[in-house]
Amino acid sequence: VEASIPEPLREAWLKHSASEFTTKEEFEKELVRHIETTLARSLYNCDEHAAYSGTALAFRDRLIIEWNRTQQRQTLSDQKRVYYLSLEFLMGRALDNAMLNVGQKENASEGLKDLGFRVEDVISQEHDAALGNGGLGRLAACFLDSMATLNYPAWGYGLRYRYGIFKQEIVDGYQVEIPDYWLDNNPWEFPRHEITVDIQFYGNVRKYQDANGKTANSWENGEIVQAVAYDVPIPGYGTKTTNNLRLWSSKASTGEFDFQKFNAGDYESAVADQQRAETISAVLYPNDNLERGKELRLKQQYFWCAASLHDIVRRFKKTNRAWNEFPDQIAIQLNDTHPTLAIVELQRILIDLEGLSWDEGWNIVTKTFGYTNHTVLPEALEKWSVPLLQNLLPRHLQIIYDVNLFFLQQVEKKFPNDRELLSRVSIIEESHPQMVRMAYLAIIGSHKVNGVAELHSDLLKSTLFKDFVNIYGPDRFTNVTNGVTPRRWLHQANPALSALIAKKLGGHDFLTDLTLLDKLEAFVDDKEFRAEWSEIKTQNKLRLAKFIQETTGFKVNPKSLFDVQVKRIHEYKRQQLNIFGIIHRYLTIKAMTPEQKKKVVPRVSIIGGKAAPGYWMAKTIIHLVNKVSSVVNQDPDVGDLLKVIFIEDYNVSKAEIICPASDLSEHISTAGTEGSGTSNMKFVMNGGLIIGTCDGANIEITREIGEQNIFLFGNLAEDVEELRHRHLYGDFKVDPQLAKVFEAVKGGMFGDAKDFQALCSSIEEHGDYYLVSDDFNSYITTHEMVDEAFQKQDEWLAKSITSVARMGFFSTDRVINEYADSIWNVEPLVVKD
Ligand code: 73E
Repeated sequence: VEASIPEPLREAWLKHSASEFTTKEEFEKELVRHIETTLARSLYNCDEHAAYSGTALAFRDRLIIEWNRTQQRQTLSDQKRVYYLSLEFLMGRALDNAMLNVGQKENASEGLKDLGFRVEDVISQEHDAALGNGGLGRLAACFLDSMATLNYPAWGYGLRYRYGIFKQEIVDGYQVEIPDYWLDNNPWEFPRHEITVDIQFYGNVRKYQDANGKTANSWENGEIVQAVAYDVPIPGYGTKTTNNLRLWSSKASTGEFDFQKFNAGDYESAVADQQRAETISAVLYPNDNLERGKELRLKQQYFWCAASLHDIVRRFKKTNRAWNEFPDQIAIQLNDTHPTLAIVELQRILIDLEGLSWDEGWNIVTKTFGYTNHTVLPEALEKWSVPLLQNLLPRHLQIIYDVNLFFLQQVEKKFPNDRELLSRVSIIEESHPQMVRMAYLAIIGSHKVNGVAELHSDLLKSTLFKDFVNIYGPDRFTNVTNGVTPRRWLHQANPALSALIAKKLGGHDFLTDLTLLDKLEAFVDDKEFRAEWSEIKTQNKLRLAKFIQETTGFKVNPKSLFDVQVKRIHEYKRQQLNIFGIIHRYLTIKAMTPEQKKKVVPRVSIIGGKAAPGYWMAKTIIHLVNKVSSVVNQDPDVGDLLKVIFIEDYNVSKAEIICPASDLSEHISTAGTEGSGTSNMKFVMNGGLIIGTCDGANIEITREIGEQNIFLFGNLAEDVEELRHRHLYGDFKVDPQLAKVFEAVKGGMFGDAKDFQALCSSIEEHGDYYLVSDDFNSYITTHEMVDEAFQKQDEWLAKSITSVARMGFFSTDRVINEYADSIWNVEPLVVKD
């Protein structure tokens, strides 16, 4: 790296190049300097927020030094790089993560203490970076952490939303959405005003003869919006690698056109253009597992894909390599179909702008891209209407038609005279209007397609993508089961547990090789160890109890069983099953004699999550949970035996408090509907047991930790179709215990019965699509088994320890290595000191 500085200048540059603090004193010096000069604050009125900003700036300096070196190293080494394209990066807070990853949290805590601050209070000043909805966005964030930790040359590309996922408030039991403006004083991003890309929309395609007399296409006219890069450093844990997350922000392109308008006195319309351009990156669409086909969303997708692709191509062209080496240098992973236009854009760049032939271009494209599918839910599968594309991206639509034509010719050759097949696999759905099926385009434009858990990948191959398996053969389809980063979800969220494990295993090596956790099994019967393990859970429950009291006013007994379901609210995730189960428990307790009550295991049921603003049924579920909460928590018949808590505005930083505090968590989606689920992994890693269906990664968690350590219930995926059919066409009676729950709800026990009419009738009358009734009995009897098991605390602890010991498989480090080997073909860039 040094050799890139010319000899005569080298000494001066190196002498003054920034250095990193490594002691408490050096940290304090940096902190005070930033508070005084960068923030221009007098030290006499430095509050917690200023202390946060100063600390963040001190750590940012450190990150940026390593970031610069990493980028230089990666450029010089000239290895293959990975680009991870995701519309969502649910990062949460950065400071604690930065402290731990660079290994300076101790020094920072001590330094802050000298200056009169508690590190936890300083850390909690930070606003979450919430550029995502749920699991898909959080997975992308965990991937960034693992890619940096494993020293892969890897960049993330996303959108710099001005507003992340909305803040949720509960008013009179209803969800209210508040805009999440998070960008003021964000120390973690670096604007790169010099790195811009002009992005075109609308306009028309003109055919012309090129220099060789061949017909070529030119996309002309329309409007231009400018993409500006903002870079966020991503530090690896215990490594010098600091990778880059590049987020694009939209602004009006400052061409002459605007000036003319301005000079002509058309000030208002010049400003309106400006605002229209900025609207593109203004807000994250708040839908999880749902696609609504809005034009602005399509604009976001193209804006971000085009900016990223031009950036990648620009970097490649600096190496002066031949185009056919592109896939040897670059792997691009598509996080769901949201970035599928990147496929079309690369083909357009290659054939229209760089003059390659169709086949040369397409060969490069398919070798470059990989596509990850995250869901089989039909309402989440992206389709864009042909007229919309025709208007917004006329040249891209032509290319899509050509891709489809060549693909269908290939299919026709392999399976002659199968018209049905052709219409089934066509990228264009022959509906009114015609629709472009993005998943099919993504499959055809990639060399590998993967699902996110074994069951999910099997379902993809046997249902949604079955025809494509026949056409391409099984090798194009694979599985990479999800994981989570143990740095954030064990070490950062649960420092006490991480320290106890380190004490037993002789160090923190397990954080970068999670399979080392298996050494913990040797201590399962160690009494002292069990006691320490149990004490940590208790402390974490106390912390959550305190948080609950501060935020809801409800007092909960930390000796109770903490039963948690926190995730986006969705009918397929079945929070309605949970709340109906809670009502059943409430009714049961109310019917008990005082003697019977003595035997009840006290519970705190904790539910949290956001509903998409337009998802009425999900909002109804939130409303019911809140109503049940206010009735149950004030009922003297029940007291501590049952408390129901709704956690407002569930997000990453709250998850860091909640996960370590759960005894039991719920992952109870209708079998076959959850792609993977990742919070199941976080909870088990923190010593919580889980109740769940045979769905998503629950199945592999069971395989790893053993059936005796998990509470499985409910129908299997293979039976779902027939059950649904029976609801619609057979004789169906609601489960009798569930019927009693409905009676209570309809009798007005939880407020106006009308409010919950639709929720009940979706099950009783409208086919019970998510099989709540079919699984109800199994669900409540399994909860009874949970109660029994919880009373045998020793056995419970053994289950908890054994499960953690067997969770090594679920680190995103394993996940990233699998992608690197089987999809990307990239190697780490090992850093020598
Ligand atoms: O099962 C989860 C999975 O763990 C799945 O529902 C989620 O992705 C997680 C990570 O693999 C997911 N989110 C979306 N699709 N699958 C999605 C779809 C459209 C918009 C936003 C998110």
